[in-house]
Formats: sequence, C-alpha cells, structure tokens
Amino acid sequence: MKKSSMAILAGMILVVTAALLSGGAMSQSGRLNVRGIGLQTPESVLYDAAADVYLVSNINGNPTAIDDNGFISRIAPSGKVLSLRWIDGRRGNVTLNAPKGMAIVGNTLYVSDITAVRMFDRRTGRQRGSIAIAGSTFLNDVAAGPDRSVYVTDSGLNPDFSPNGTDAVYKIARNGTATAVGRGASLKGPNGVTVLRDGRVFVVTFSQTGETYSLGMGGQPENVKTMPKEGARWSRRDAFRRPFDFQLGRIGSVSRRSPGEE
Ligand SMILES: [Ca+2]
Repeated sequence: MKKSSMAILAGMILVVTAALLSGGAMSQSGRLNVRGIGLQTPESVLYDAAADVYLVSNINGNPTAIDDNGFISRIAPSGKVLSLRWIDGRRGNVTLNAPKGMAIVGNTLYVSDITAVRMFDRRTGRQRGSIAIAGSTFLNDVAAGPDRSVYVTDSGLNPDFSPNGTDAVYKIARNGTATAVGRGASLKGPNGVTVLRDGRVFVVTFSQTGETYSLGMGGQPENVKTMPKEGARWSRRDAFRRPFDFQLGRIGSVSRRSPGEE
C-alpha cells in the first residue's frame, strides 16, 4: 500500500471514530448504536415522548453501592448526546447512587435507586425529592400505573446477587405513600414490571427459572408463564415490550452490560 493511500485510510478511520464518539451510527437494519460516549453500566432506556428524547440510566459501578455517582443521559433520536450527565449524582444537590428502572408520570421522572425512588423534573432534571422504600434491598424496574401511581419492584438481592427474601412489588400512590401490593419469596425476584390500563400488573422474574406472571388480588403470582430457554440458560428479560419498544431498537446497543463496560 502506498504511503498516500495509508494517509487516506488513516483519515477515514478517524472520521468513523469521530462519528462513533459523537453519538451513533446507523446500521443497514436501521438500528442506531450509541456507544463510545461515556455510558457507565447503562441499565435501562426510557423514551420521553413529550420531549422526544431517550433517557439512559447509568449505574456507574456496583448495582448496590451507595456511591452517589449514578447519572442519567439524555440522547436525541438521532443518537446525538444532548447531555451525558443530565442528572448527575456527583452534583451536590442530586442524590443518585445506582439508577435502574425509570418511569414518567406527568412531569415527574421516577428512578429506582437501591432502596429509594428518586424523583426529578422531567423537563429540567432538577431533583424533586425521594421516597424511601422501607424494607427494600434491590429496587429494580419502575412502571407508571393508570391512575398516576408508580410501581417499583424489589428483586430481593444481596450485593452478590443471592436472594435475600425482600422480594416485593410496591405501589406508590400520588401522595407518595408506598405500599406492597405483593411480597415474599414466591414472587421469585421481581425484575421487570409493566402495568396495563386496567391496572393488571405483570412481572418478569430475576430468578433463573425464567418466569413471567401477573399479580393476583392477594399479591400472589397468577398466570405464570415460563419463558423460552436460550441455549442452556433461561431468558431473563428486564422489561416487557412496551409501545415504544420499536423505538428502543434504535439505540439497541444500550443494554445491560458488565460493570465498567460501556
Ligand atoms: Ca453508582
């Protein structure tokens, strides 16, 4: 290869790298991969339809560490990073350790954070307080209910991911009061949660048995379904398909990864 060709090639690589660093790259399938932007243990993605932006929760470290360094990124549908640390636990006026699930009700963004649910202004990112969930250990997914309530799961896990029995699904009423609508080891580590318009609550388990179920009136699992096996492992989804899932595919590379990875 001639020297001049090498120079051109080197230039091309730089352009591609710059494109990746600046946001996303559209693949032939139409999927947009956002990487190389500084995400830290990205956990979940929420589409804010009113603002037409994607919010990405970043655990940034261990999922149970009280390190106040979690952050939430704001990304445009084009893949452009509007603000990597839009909400940032490292700021003095923000408490956020290991953000996981998120949901929006009205103009409030709810974010699970180990043993509390943090609230932020959906428009400005300003913190609007926090709701401690007594007895919880590993709050995970968050979902908006039909009556402007918010549901949050507790997967009941120790820092080493062994079960500890605090398994529960909590409902936070509009006045901020949290009550368990299901509780106990029979819930098998509630992970993903979604709530239908009729109020039915569906849960995906964290456990390796790979189950989904709806919560009965007494808070017990009903309509238990086992998910298909993927190779030797059970599928262990974090979330259900929601109406905006087709859009989630546009930033498909944002998914659960090992701590420290991007
Ligand atoms: Ca953290």
